[in-house]
Amino acid sequence: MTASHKIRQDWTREEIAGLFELPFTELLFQAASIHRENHPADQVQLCTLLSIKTGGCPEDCGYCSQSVHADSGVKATKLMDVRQVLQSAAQAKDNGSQRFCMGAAWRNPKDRDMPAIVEIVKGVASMGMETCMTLGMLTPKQADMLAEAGLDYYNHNIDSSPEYYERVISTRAFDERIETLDHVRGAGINVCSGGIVGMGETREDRVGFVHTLATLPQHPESVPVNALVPVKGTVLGDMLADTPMAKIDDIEFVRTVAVARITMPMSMVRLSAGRESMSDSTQALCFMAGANSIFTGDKLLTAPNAGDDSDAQLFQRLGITALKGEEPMRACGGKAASKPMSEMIPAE
Ligand code: SAM
Ligand code: DTB
Ligand code: SF4
Repeated sequence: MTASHKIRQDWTREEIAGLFELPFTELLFQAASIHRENHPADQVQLCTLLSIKTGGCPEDCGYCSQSVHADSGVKATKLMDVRQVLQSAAQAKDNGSQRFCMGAAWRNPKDRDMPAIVEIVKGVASMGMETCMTLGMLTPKQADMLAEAGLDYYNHNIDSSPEYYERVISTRAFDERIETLDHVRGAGINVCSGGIVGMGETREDRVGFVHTLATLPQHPESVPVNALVPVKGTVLGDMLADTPMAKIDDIEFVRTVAVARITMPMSMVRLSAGRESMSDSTQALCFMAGANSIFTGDKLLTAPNAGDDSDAQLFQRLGITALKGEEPMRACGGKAASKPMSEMIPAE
């Protein structure tokens, strides 16, 4: 198969499995070629994550420290004060982040939460930062409210293949995830959807995971690929501890990033959770394979993260700089396009 940057929604599972099976160097070459046709290959976007409502979540996601079903020691908090959130966003901007992502440990936001959420979105957007929220399931009306407030992205992960999903979460169905993504898309908000690798799933599940995203009516503009952070007291953290599956094989992780890049050429592919336990070399391979965004700062939502200093050192070692311009799919009006980036961004 030859490298192509044409946007396709008709990927078959067999084709995606075939990409996973390519010799590693060939897979990386194809992914890197497609990456540089559509994105600046030496730039990675810096994002900051903030948990605006932590813990006490009624859902039973087997990976999550914030579920009431987990015994992780994470304390439940109320929704943060709007001013506090805006202070954190301002600090993130000062530290060089272009994008501010806010997460709440909810099954879904209650209507009474929406005025504060809207105020937060407006406040962060007015600082000139890209905004992303992840609040659980949304009704079409809530999605419209977020769109009107100016939210750039809504994150709602499909997390794994449809088949593996139900082994990890029992309190909601895979189709409900897709329904919320439809509501987000319908409201005109950019879609951020990805998942977690290393939950004990098979290669076939990773194929099904990428296949689901790459065959949505429109590719998500943003695809976070998380490596499971195994947390003690969660079902998966405890189940995988001390087993050979406790950490995903680095090469298989890079393969997943590369396949996401090849199948969704224009999307931002975000190297999300799990970097703390990844070597610089593995992260470098992920950037080579097309990952072009990271969460910086010393905390994700509840889990520790690499931290600004270590990221600055990593970028220096690799000759990578923070993304300055707009993301490709936003630069062309949020629509999946088959134009290479060089044709969309006017030369200086
Ligand atoms: N409650 C909302 C939801 O589930 O959609 C938003 C917050 S939730 C924490 C956002 C995402 O974080 C999850 O979909 C999952 O992909 C990721 N995540 C949570 N715990 C993780 C872990 N231990 N390791 C890696 N990713 C994790
Ligand atoms: C995503 O896919 N990864 C981020 C963001 N979206 C919200 C969350 C990672 C959470 C890691 C575990 C924790 O901090 O509790
Ligand atoms: Fe709740 Fe989200 Fe954690 Fe699931 S991933 S338990 S929905 S906070």
